[in-house]
Amino acid sequence: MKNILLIQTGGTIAMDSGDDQKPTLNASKWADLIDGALPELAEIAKVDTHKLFMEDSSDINRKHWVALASFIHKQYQNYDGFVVLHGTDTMAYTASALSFALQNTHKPIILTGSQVPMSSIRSDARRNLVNAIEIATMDLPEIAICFNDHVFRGNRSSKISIGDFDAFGSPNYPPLAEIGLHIELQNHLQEPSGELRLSTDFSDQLFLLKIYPNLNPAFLQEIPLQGVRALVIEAFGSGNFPLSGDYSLIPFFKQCLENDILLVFTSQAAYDAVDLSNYESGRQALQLGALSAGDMTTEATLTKLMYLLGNHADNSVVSKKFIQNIAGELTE
Ligand code: ASN
Repeated sequence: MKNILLIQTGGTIAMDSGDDQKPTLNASKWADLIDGALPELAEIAKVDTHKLFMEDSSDINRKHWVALASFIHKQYQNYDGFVVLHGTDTMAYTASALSFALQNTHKPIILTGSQVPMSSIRSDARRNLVNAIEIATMDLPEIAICFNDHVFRGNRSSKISIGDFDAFGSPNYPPLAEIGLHIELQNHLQEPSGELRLSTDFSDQLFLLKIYPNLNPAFLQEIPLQGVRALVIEAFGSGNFPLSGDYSLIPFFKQCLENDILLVFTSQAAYDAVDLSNYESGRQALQLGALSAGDMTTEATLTKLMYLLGNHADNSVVSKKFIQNIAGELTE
């Protein structure tokens, strides 16, 4: 029987629904909830549990990513697979960050959570947990999100629904497995090349700008550019933004370049890839030296940049590495 380590980090799956049916974190109760709710886990694997921290996932930041990656790295030889219980709100960010912090995993590292607390009758927690444990016993060398009968590569995933049990999607990469009567792993899985590598430096010297009609460029003057090394622009469609008249963003982008800030374009559209050569605004961005995030999610784009900025003081190295696939996050 496989040995699985179940790591608690918080989220709704760790919460109690109080009298008002509003989920609240309850640090002391979670292990009892799991033991009581799921005796059948023992039929799937030998499961050890560990509470690493207890956060609503909105409070997760790079310190938590480092603690989680380091803990898995430390325990790596002791287990066949890992399941991380995590809030859904930022699960895709943590999964992406882990894919850069723990490269070349030969073992499954599976994140899951729930939309409804375990203690509620109609909770999805039980099913997600059982599925995740079973997936963690399989031959899946991936950092993945297992949710509502789908298994997605972590750094290709996004939270797509607030209320639906089907809370995650992976718009630009097919699921790694679908869970039905049987679980069938697909054959487009990562192939680790070498030993597991731990990397724990994530920078926060970047800024995300979402483009919208009537975005007032005067407001952008308030951003303190001195502390920023990369600006991610979540643009329209294939990488477009206002170009003409008072709303043109070109003067701001030029200002960024004068401050040695890397310009990276991602898209508000979830499917397909950014192509800056398509329209005039994108072409002008290209001429300024902007980079395209290709078909990466915004979560992968941000966490990849945090990882690269944290590991390289020179922005020209960051740009060179950013456009290469590192952990299955980008179709080259
Ligand atoms: N607010 C919760 C969290 O992300 C949402 C959830 O887990 N369903 O921690």
